[in-house]
Amino acid sequence: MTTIQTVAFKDQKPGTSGLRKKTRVFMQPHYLENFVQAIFASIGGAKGKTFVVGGDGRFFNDRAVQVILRMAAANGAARVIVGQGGVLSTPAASNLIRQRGTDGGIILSASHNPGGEDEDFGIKFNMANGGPAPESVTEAMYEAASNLTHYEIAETQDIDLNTIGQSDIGGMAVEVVDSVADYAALMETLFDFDAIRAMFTGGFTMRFDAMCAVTGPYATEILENRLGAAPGTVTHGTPLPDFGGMHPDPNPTWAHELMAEMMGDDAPDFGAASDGDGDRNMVVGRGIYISPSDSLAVLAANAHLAPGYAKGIAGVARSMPTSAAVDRVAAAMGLQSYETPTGWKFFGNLLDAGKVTLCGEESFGTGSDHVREKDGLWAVLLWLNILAVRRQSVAAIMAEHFAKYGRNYYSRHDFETIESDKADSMMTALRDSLASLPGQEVEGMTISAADDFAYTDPVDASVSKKQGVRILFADGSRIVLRLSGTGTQGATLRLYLERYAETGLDSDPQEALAPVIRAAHKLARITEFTGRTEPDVVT
Ligand code: G16
Repeated sequence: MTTIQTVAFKDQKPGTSGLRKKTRVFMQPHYLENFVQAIFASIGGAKGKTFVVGGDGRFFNDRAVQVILRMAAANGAARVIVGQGGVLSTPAASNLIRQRGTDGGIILSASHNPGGEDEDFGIKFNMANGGPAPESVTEAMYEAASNLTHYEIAETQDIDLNTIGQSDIGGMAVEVVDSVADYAALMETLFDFDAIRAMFTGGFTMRFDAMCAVTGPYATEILENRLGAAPGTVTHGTPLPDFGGMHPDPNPTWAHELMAEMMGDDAPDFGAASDGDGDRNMVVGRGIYISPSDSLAVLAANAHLAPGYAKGIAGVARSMPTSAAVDRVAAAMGLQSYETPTGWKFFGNLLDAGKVTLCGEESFGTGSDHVREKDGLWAVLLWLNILAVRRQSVAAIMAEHFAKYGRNYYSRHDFETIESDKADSMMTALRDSLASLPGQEVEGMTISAADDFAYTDPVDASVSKKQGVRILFADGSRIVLRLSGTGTQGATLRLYLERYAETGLDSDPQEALAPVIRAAHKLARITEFTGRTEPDVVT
């Protein structure tokens, strides 16, 4: 056991979901070690504690896990449970933290960001409830990292993480577990596997694009081995350190192979994709793309069709930029709907308090109280369970849903790698203009309110400010702007656009939203500040 003197890095500030940087930043001497020591400091030390450790298998995952194990041992941890090969999907890690009653877990992932030596890496801590550390803890991490002078590490050979079983570093137990088994068992408790299996036997076809990321083995085991989907249903199913060069972000832009197949002549009945660490999902029907906000609404309206939710749901929550489609379902069902800032960590208290059962975000995240992370495969299985019970096509389900609740046309436009000072200037100018906006007319729509979203947690009363600018119109349309907290280069401007319609339910979202898009560009002066006229990614 050694104490290493170090110099603090001043940039170790966790963002929306942990610390994300270029892989080479993490690979420089002491960088990872400093942050791991800061994690232990922020939770009152590691002595006597049990943790789960695993990551999405991207480049540097294997090295980082060995470092974390040696540091956990030197900091006095009692036990670390590791996924085989150092790999765990984020929802599987959340499940293990909860099932094994541990003190938390360290998850290595930069989620949907590309992987590789020249791409991105990330690390985050999840609490004993299985959910991402709240802001109070991530602020303590930043504080500790900013003032760090030394860290503790054991000098050992690498631990064999490929063999399931138990070993030891200086008195700390290292338990290597099957990465898939416990998660798959949990899914069997929530969904009617017999009904889904019968649907596949009856000729139902599906494509699941794992995008060479962590979900491949989970999806193959559950969809093909346990549910009887045809071999080959899962594509890009072997996880690779660089995700095979794919950008594992399940949206129409990056999951374009899946989109092309689903919009083609021989499309399967159902399609889905997942991201780097398995917490995101995109679902697609034959010839029809389902926006994440609409998917959340459909899942809320139909969750009772799956055994795990047959007793009904307690309430729903969505991040503020997510469309209000799920609010309409909640209102019709007499349920409370909560609006939180962006970041799954904000759902934790609501889930722990039993106030909500389902949560979702426009950023392709959907989940429930079965874990404390969003869960890509879970969402796919809930869709499959609903399809197996309703015996309708995805398109028919969506048409019925819109006819009943109306349609919240929705889109997100991303402007990536803008110079940070330009993006900041734009947001500052927009914030400064908010007070003068109500009453103004833009593109034939009257602004009814404009603010910078602030959230008071209904459970612990903690307050989070400056969570995104909202401009609301009298006709129910809405513009939201915020800067992403997950990027590693420059700034990414996210522009969220929404317009509610009770008729004309079949339009192209970009056409339905055209006046809202024009209004957003005028009000925020996007081109003037950033030089950008067109978004890089549209979802
Ligand atoms: C993370 C968070 C999500 C958030 C998303 C996008 O997801 O867990 O709650 O919606 O980032 O955040 P931003 O708009 O700040 O980039 P993931 O899948 O990247 O861990």
